[in-house]
Amino acid sequence: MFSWGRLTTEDTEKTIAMADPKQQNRKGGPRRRRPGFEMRISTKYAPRKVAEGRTLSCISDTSLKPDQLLELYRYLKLTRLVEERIVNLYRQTKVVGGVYRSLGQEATAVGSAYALRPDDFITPIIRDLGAVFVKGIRPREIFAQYMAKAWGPSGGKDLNVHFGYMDKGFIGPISHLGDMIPVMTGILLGARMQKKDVVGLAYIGDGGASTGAFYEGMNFAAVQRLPLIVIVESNHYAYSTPTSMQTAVRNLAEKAAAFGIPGYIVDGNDVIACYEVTSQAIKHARAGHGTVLIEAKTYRRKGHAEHDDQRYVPEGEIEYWEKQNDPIDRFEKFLIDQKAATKEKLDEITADVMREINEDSDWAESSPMPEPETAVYGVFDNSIVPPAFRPKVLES
Ligand SMILES: Cc1ncc(C[n+]2csc(CCOP(=O)(O)OP(=O)(O)O)c2C)c(N)n1
Ligand SMILES: [Mg+2]
Repeated sequence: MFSWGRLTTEDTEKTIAMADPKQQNRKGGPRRRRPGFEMRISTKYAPRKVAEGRTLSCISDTSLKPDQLLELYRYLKLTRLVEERIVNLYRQTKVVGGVYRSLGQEATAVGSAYALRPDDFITPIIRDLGAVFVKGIRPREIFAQYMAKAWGPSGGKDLNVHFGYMDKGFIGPISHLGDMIPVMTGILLGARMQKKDVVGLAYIGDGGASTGAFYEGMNFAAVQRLPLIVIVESNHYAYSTPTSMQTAVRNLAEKAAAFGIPGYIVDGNDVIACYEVTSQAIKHARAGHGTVLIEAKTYRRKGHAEHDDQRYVPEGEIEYWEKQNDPIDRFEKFLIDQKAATKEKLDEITADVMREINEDSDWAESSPMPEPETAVYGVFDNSIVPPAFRPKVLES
């Protein structure tokens, strides 16, 4: 008698093989499994359990050179301090729209993007300002963008990381969760047709990984063996919904099995682990082996945006991540313990970052707001133009 309880993957394969002649090899036996059919999850870079109260550091097995380590430190500090300045501007009502922090998640964005080559592509989400900086975007552009200034990258038409630079391989994300996965898949298919050797890194949240677009994009990338690396930022919340209330898997990396691709779990608060795991995935993708899913385990220490007071967060939860698992504290400890930098050297880097932030936020604050009529240019359809603009814009 047929019993679901005892049915194993092998039994299923045999049943299919008997029913479908195309599934048989020439000798009539079942066809060999495609590599990747079974679940392949690497936990080499996963978070390690530590004794309570102990401050964490980073993994020491790294190919990064001393000057690269300091560059990573600079990007981490730049991300955190730029965001702090944006909050400051927001409280002065100089920011248009919401402010989305990556506080506590900076290592995921910085470490992973640092593993890319300049001509590779990224598409970030709101928690990936660090990756945007690694891609060569300057703080002044971010400040001007947040303040909707005319000299910001989108000329005041959109906000925060919603802009793009094709020549820098920075694909501007739209707000719709999940949709950038099929977009990046399409970009990589196009690049392959043009014989370009590039990989694409797409970021998505735990919430975004529950959308239909995510599944369709991943599936198509996997079957085409496209060099797509997807980092799922598992930060415990989507708005106020805990991850356990919107997915039944324990580790989001397990979703890789549904696409027949390898999955990795990485400690998202260890910048070195994030760099190393992404480098490994890039090697896999560049060698023609296809798509990889990486789950970065991290924590969103701020609310969804500045207006969110986090009243749904259990007491004491944020404190652990702040005191023992802050990605910058961990990296500082690592650099000093490994004698890769002195405290003075790190202070010097921070002072230089502050100098750049002051200069760039002054520049952005003093730059103009867009002229109203520019709203009708650079858009999909400008046939409906407000009457007051018509003589100036369309009839001249
Ligand atoms: C398709 C879609 N549904 C809902 C939203 C509204 N929305 C914006 S961000 C967000 C939560 C995202 O959570 P997650 O993907 O975990 O990313 P995180 O904010 O934690 O980085 C939601 C529901 C949206 N932008 N797109
Ligand atoms: Mg989330």
